[in-house]
Amino acid sequence: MPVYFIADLHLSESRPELTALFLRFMRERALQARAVYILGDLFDFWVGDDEQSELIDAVQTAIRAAADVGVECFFVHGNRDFLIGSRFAERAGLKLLPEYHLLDLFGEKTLICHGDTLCTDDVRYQRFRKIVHCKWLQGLFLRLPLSLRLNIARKIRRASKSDQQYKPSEIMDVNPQFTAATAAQYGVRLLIHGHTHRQAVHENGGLTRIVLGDWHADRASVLRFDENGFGFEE
Ligand code: LP5
Ligand code: MN
Repeated sequence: MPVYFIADLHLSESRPELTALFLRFMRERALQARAVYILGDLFDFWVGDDEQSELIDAVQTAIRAAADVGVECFFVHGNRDFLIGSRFAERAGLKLLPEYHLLDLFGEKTLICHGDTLCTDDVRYQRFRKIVHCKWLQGLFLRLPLSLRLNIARKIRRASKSDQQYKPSEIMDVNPQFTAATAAQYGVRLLIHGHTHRQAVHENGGLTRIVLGDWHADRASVLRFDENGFGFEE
């Protein structure tokens, strides 16, 4: 039975075709899988588990349906949905994983993460990340009215988009030395992450680094592993 990895779907009401693609993936391929790992940025942004919508309901139900028939469904937080909490996870039957997680993938010790923490050259982002990951600030934010939280999130998205215009594309990729050191620290020769949207398989100094792609209206980016190896599917 295969194991699937996906990331960076950025589901939102404004892109119903992406939601349709994800629901189809969950109903078809995921149901045949041993496990599905969602490596962050499932949603365009997440401001708290108290938000409810048809989209959230549909996503939750689809994951739950797979979990209920024994497909293990895991979630690593992304930089947009780091506020997904245990309430949503329980409703969806998702198991929340830490920032870095080790797993045994058909006999290969493998490290998975969203990927944003590897982009250490993006100093402005790392500074921003440190602030929004403060537990006390998150606690305060989550106590604000939902409409205000949504407004703040939209403002941050706008600021992030405009800031990125001035960032050279290299600094928005992983830092090779930091990434190699992280893989060495965890003792792995296989690393899987998303975030940069640069789908690829990199082989370097004994490390295989598989980068998941983001999802488009007509094209998913699904990494499939089974006993015969791995490959990307749309
Ligand atoms: O997401 P992506 O790939 O487009 O860009 C990321 C980095 N940007 C982000 C921000 C997210 O897109 C939006 C997050 C919404 C979270 C909602 C909840 C908020 C909770 C707060 C809890 C306390 O992650 C981008 C990287 C890029 O990846 C590539 O790695 O470059 O980083 C930035 O653009 C950060 C900017 O450089 C600096 C921060 C600008 C934010 C300014 C805040 C203004 C606040 C206004 C509030 C009233
Ligand atoms: Mn991301």
